[in-house]
Amino acid sequence: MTSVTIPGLESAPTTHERLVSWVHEVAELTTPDRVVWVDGSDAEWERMTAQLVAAGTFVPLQKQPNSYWAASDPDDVARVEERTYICSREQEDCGPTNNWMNPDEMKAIMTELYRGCMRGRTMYVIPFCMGPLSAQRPMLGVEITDSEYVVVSMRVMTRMGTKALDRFVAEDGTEREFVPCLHSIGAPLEPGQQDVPWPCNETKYITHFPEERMIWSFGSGYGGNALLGKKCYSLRIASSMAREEGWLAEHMLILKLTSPEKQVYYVAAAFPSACGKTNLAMLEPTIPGWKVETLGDDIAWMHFGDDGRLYAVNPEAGFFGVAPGTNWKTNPNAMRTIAQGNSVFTNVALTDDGDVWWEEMENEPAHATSWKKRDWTPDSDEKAAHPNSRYCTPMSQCPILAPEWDDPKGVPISAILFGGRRADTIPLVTESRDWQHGVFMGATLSSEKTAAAAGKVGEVRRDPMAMLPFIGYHAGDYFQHWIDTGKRADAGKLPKIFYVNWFRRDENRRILWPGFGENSRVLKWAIQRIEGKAAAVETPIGHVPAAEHLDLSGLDDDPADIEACLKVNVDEWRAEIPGIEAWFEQIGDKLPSGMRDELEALKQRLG
Ligand code: GTP
Ligand code: SPV
Ligand code: MN
Repeated sequence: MTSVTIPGLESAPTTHERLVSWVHEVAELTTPDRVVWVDGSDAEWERMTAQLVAAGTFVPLQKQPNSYWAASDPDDVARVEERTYICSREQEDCGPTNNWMNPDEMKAIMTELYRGCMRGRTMYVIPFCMGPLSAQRPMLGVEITDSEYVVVSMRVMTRMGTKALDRFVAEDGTEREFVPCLHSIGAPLEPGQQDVPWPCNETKYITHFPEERMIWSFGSGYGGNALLGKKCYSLRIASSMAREEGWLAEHMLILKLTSPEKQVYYVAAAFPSACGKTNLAMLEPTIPGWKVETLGDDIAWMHFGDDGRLYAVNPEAGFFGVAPGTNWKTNPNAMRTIAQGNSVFTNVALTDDGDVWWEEMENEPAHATSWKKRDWTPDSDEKAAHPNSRYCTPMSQCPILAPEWDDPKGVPISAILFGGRRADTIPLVTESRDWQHGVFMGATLSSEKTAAAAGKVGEVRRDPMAMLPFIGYHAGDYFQHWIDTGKRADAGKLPKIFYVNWFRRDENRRILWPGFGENSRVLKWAIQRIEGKAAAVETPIGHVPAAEHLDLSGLDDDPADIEACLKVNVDEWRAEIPGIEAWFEQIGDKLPSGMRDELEALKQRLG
């Protein structure tokens, strides 16, 4: 099949012809020194982590079992949205919120970047499955990468290796579809050249070909740019599949809420990157008798079940969580999850006794090595951990993991929350009037930009359904797909949509709402609204609770703060309208008329 001989290339452990021929094609283009098919075994993990330690990429932690510290190149710390492309055949299928290039043009550019790019390195072939392996239609992918860091991280984040490859050929012998995901750090090694701990390339491309359901990534080793099962497959490619096939692929956590009466509800919530999904997913309720269990912290795939309800599945198998701010008070369940070991920490600080530390964690060390590998003390001007530093840890270790997390059927969603990080205007919680109004809330969601993406932090931008960087097609078509989804079910069976904001501030920029475990009070109110058991005030923006409608028992915060974070300020909302109009202007002709109707109705109600 091939003219070159590369060790390992001919030893494919599968009969899947399309896969084998694609692997050959990539090997011929990228010319690695050897090819390794990843099996996902413990022995392989040990081999690869030892190799990463020897290369200086990983430092083994003394204080946490089977866990490692890594520091990236200082220029490779976050997703690069301006280098992320949707290469649909027609530009109008991509839309104003994405970067677009003609797929042939992009392939020509990237093929030249890929040519010989794995020289001196190993090419790994990682078969993986997003969502349960036992699904009737397993959602398969194969990532080819030249990064050991990616292999190890993919083992935490996905169901991968032999157990995934076993699903590639169906019982009747047919070859299943899979999403080919090509990744290279873009750092070939010449003979004798010394490697660096975090090889990457200044030139970066994160590219999606929706019609071919294919992903090409070059130049970065950072999470969302390099672990291609995550944002690239499970959101950008999957959202485009979902539109064609009538389901939803969303940037949402999934949690299970059990009331004191032992009633079970499942909630999905979309907040932009670094705006609280992981924390809400693992919340410890402060109100007695309520229990939260976790099913997912970042992505939800939702399909209609036979009963007409929306069922959610988390495609991932690990948490790739924001480290700073995580501590035993804010998120004890994340702390317990990582304390079990088997984790990779990237761009946090390394303490002198071989543990990890980051801003706002307990036990601040007197001295540590910062993520920039510099001496750090509490007096340092620089942060010890990068604001977008991450822990990568297996979901199975989460002490409050819901047992049904791996059920291919998914869980029926009762409520959808949209939320952002807004210092003003947006109250703590607002219930939508109906599905279309809820879609409008999602479509006009706004949030301050965080460190999860390269660029200026703090700027308010529209982030529809928290999917701005992840919609794999035209945002106007995406809103239409959400509206259509609501028409496919009985209104009574659809989840109720709420808009939340944990981040409203006073004039001194102090956050008004205590957040974290106290957010259980908002979850309780939302569920009781669904049950018809809680009151609310009808306002121009939707149904908002007054303080007395929330369970605030045991909360010793200043009642004035609670009032302030619940306030619907009509002047602030009037000032919000031009921003929404400009946003809709940007969406252009494909903006569904239903969204324009909602805007007009809102303006009317605001007077
Ligand atoms: P991605 O993994 O980037 O998608 O982020 P995420 O949405 O999962 O956000 P995460 O839960 O990791 O929270 C991001 C930051 O917000 C952390 O520093 C948290 O400590 C902080 N945070 C989360 N929830 C709350 C809250 O309820 N109130 C406040 N004040 N901060 C919060
Ligand atoms: C996010 O930025 O939304 C994340 C981290 O969850 S990443 O995988 O890098 O996209
Ligand atoms: Mn995320």
